[in-house]
Amino acid sequence: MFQKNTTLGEFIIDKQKHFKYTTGELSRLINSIRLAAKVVNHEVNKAGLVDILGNASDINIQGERQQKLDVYANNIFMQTMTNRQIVCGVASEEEDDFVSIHSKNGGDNNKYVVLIDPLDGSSNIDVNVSVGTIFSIYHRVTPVGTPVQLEDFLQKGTKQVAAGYIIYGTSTMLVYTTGHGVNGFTLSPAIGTFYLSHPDMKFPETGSIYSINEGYYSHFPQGVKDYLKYCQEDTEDRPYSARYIGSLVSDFHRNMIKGGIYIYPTSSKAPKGKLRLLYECNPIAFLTEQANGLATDGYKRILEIEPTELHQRVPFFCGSKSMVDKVHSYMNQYPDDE
Ligand code: P6P
Repeated sequence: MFQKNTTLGEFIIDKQKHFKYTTGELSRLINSIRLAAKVVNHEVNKAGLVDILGNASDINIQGERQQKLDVYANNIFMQTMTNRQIVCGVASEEEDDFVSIHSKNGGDNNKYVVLIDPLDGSSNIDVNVSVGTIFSIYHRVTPVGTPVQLEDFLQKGTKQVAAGYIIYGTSTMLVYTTGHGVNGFTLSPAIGTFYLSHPDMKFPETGSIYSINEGYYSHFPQGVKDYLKYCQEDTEDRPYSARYIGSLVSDFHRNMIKGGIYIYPTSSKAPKGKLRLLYECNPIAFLTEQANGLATDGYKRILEIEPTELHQRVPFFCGSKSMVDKVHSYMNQYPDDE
């Protein structure tokens, strides 16, 4: 067990020994994400002061108006990955297609690809509510030295090498896993260093918080409606508390620490759900399972879903094991809703 106040840099180097024959590429990649996070954090923290509020001119592939900070964060992460020549390709929520990153010495000799939501929950920026970056890292499946292909990105979540998020909240934290548990690092603004503040993070087995946008209640599957009724019953351990920030990273981070469940189900407005499989649900699901929680589409593990499209959406149920099991018991009463 690491001592608190270990720096992220020291931690990455020490964890490197978990990877046989490591070339240090993954360490350099996580270090580059750390650098980009500091740069984005600097801008997020002064968003109210400079002309990066309000809507950029573009509409992204999601059909959402791009907030200027979305575009800025995307550019920072893209530039960092490109300039440091550590990955052969990046897929981003803000980019219609994946971006190939050709190494300077010809061909694409890097073995990792990154999928990223550079600033999730960005509609909260103008009202000073916390937002986050989510990232997912895979080994490429096509031969090293050839241009990266779509199949390098359309991999099941079980194949992830690493995943994590940065939460730009009351403090800025980087939380990640390489498949050996989940660890959280808090940025010291005075020094600009991330320190280990939350070693070996684990979901409590149960909790009393549920996170869902109940505005869409009338459109939810019956199993979700039944579960919400269960949450709101007046019993010895209920009603639970409803806590929904509208920022996945923030709701997830709180629920992982306190215990809870986050649900974004199908609805008439989002017939396949709203959250994107590859750069929101898979990385959060990897962290969840590493922290002894459960992450499903209401029926099966998120990490087992075979991707078919870069920006595909899935229903998302994620959190404390007993709470996800309970909502499943309701969902399984309506298999036709699957
Ligand atoms: P709604 C932000 O756009 C996001 O992807 C998640 O961060 C958040 O939990 C969800 O969508 C909010 O969606 O429909 O409730 O506004």
